[in-house]
Amino acid sequence: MNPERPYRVPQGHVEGEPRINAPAETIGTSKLELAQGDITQQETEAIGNAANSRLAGGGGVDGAIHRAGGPSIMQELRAKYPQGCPTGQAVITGGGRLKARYVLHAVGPVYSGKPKDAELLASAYRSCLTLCSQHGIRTVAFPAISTGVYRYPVEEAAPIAIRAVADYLKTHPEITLVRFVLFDPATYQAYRHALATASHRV
Ligand code: AR6
Repeated sequence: MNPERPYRVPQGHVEGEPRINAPAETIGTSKLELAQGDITQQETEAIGNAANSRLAGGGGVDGAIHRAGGPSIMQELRAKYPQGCPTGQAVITGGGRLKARYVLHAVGPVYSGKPKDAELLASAYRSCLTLCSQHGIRTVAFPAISTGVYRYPVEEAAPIAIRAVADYLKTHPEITLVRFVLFDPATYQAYRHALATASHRV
C-alpha cells in the first residue's frame, strides 16, 4: 500500500459530507473514485444498472434499482426499448424515485472465458459514458457490471472496467466524476487493487 494514500473503506459515509481517504484518481480534470455501498443511494446525476438484454428486470443491483426507483423505470423501458438492448450496449431512462436523475441500463456479458468477454464489458461501460456525454450528465456511479449473476470474475472485471472508464475520461472532460460503488468488501478490494496498478494509466 502506498503510505501517501492510506485507504479506508468509506462504509459509514454520509452523502454530502466529504469523503475521507476514498481511493480516487484524477484523469485530466475528471475524478475516478471508488466507494463501498449501495448504488441506489447515490446522488450522482446518473447511476448505472447491470441489466439483461431483455431489459426485463431481475435480481442483484437491477432488482434493487427497480425497487428503489419505482415502476416508472420499467414503464419507460417497455415503452422506449421494446426490442431490449444488445450485450455490450446501454440505454437510458429517468431515475423515478431515485436520487439520481437518470439510470443507464447496461448489458454486460455472461462470462464465458473467451476474449470477447472483455471487449463486451468495456463496451458496456463506454456505451453508458457516451450516453452521459450526449445527455449532459457530468457525474455517474457504476456497479461492478457482470460480476454477480453473470459470473465475471471480479479480479478480471475490475481492471477492464477501470481502464474503459479511464480511457474515456482522457478525451471527455465533460464528465467530471465517475464513482464505482461496490456492494461487498471483496469486490471493493478487487477494484482498489486494480486502481492501484498502472495498467490503465498508459
Ligand atoms: N449497489 C451496488 N452494487 C450492487 C447492489 C447495490 N444495491 N446490489 C448488488 N450489487 P448483478 P450481473 C452488486 O448480479 O452480474 C440481474 O438479474 C453485486 O454484488 O446485479 O451483471 C439482471 O437482470 C455484484 O458485485 O449483475 C441480469 O439478468 C454487481 O452488483 C443479471 O442479473 C453485479 O451483480 C446481470 O448480472
